[in-house]
Amino acid sequence: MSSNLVIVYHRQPYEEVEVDGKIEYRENKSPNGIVPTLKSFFGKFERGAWIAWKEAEDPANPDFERVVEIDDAYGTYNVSRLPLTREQVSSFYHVSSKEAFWPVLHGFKERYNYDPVDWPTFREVNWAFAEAAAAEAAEGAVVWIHDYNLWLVPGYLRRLRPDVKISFFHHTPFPNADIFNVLPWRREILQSLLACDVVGFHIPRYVNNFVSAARSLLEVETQKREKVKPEMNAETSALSEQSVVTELAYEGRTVRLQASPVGVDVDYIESLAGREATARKVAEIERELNGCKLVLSVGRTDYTKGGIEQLQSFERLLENRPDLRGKVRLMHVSVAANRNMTAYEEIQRALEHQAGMLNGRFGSLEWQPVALISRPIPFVDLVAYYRAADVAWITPLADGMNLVCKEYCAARTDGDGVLVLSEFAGAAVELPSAVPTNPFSHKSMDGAIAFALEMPEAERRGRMERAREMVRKQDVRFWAEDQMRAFDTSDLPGGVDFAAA
Ligand code: GDG
Repeated sequence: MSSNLVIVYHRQPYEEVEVDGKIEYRENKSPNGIVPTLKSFFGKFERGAWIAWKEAEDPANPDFERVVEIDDAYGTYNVSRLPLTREQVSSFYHVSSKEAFWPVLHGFKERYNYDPVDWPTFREVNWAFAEAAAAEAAEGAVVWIHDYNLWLVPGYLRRLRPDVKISFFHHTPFPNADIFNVLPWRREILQSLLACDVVGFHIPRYVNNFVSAARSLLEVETQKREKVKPEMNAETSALSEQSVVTELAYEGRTVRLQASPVGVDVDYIESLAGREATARKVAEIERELNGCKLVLSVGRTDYTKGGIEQLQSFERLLENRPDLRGKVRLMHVSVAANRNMTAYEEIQRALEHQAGMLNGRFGSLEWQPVALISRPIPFVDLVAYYRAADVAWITPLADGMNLVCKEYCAARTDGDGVLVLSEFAGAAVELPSAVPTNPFSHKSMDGAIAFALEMPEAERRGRMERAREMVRKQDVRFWAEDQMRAFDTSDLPGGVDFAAA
């Protein structure tokens, strides 16, 4: 019970490497910088702890230390690893979270798969996370919980430790009551979230949707509503809102609702973009392109990411514009994060089928219109592709935020490049200078990519400059500090101050 800040995030905050039979904990440099930014807060709060899970054959007797003390550039902090069996991980994470909750959160009600959900295991694992957080938290500590696979942790933790301040952040969209209420456990989930002091979402739309779900089932009262800030309200976006609820009252408690878009580590990405090795890689890519324009699409293999719709649009482009054949290539990077899950295997096969058909129809020995890449590319190389791409084509059907579009802008220190962005990515409300596209409309998809490929240089540069300003301003640090600003400074242990932006 000694940490003033406890982060509860299912991923471990480092890589575990075995060197000469000894375990070493190394910095896991994620490109979006979420993990390092969270760890950097440990310094502000004096002492921190991180709660994650690790697979164990026998959880009662794990073959690893449950709690390790890490001493690195971020200070000294405990990492508490919950030993979970393979079955528990599969049940709580792959099945309940990914197969049942993920589609509902993204508005795909028809993909909701009720039968395999093992709710008792979901509860049991969430309870274990709550107990581990309660064991680490000092009196009055802030406990910051991440994402929907830990939905029940706030409610359990409030029971175990009424003294702590609880904040919860959703990395996905949050749907309105018509969709959310498909989940049979909707009341229990909402009651748990309402046990928080702060509930965070990327954008105002998700906040208002959460309020709609809460009002449909529980006696909540709106205490405060504010006008949405202009930097979160691009007029072109299908996800924009005019006002947002910022405070709810429930069972005598106040719950703050905070919309803060997750950003990227701009300095880090710019430093990679500026390396000589990156310039060499860009030159190599350009040689391979042999005068063709490059359209780049990057994302996890997931039906929410709109990969099929994009490949179909590219096929129509080549069909309707014979002049573009042999002049443009699409590099479609789609990497499976969750192997052995039927829904993802299906989408992978569908992508391969679509790309194969397209190449068969239009390709030749010298020119393949689509390069479908299914293996992960090292991030330094990805930055080189961002630099070489004339267009980044990001077309999710639904996406909480989408960091790829921000990474693309961050990498374009040369000020060139066009971003085509789905109106249904949370990032669209922040990036009005991107070319908007509606992935549900053929006309919009086909028009946007053709427009982007022909955009004159002055317009490209003007739009990119505005996008880069926003990506820099609302970076990953801004996100994390903004979530903390939802607390009154006097509520934070030791009066930690996150000055207004
Ligand atoms: C969730 C929400 C929200 C992709 N391919 C490669 C690669 N990536 C990296 C990208 C980027 C990350 O994966 C994908 O980030 P997204 O934000 O697009 O998507 P999710 O994973 O779905 O994340 C999302 C996010 O949480 C944060 O709150 O934005 O809406 O769904 O960083 O660079 N990285 C490397 N090689 C690849 O081939 N190295």
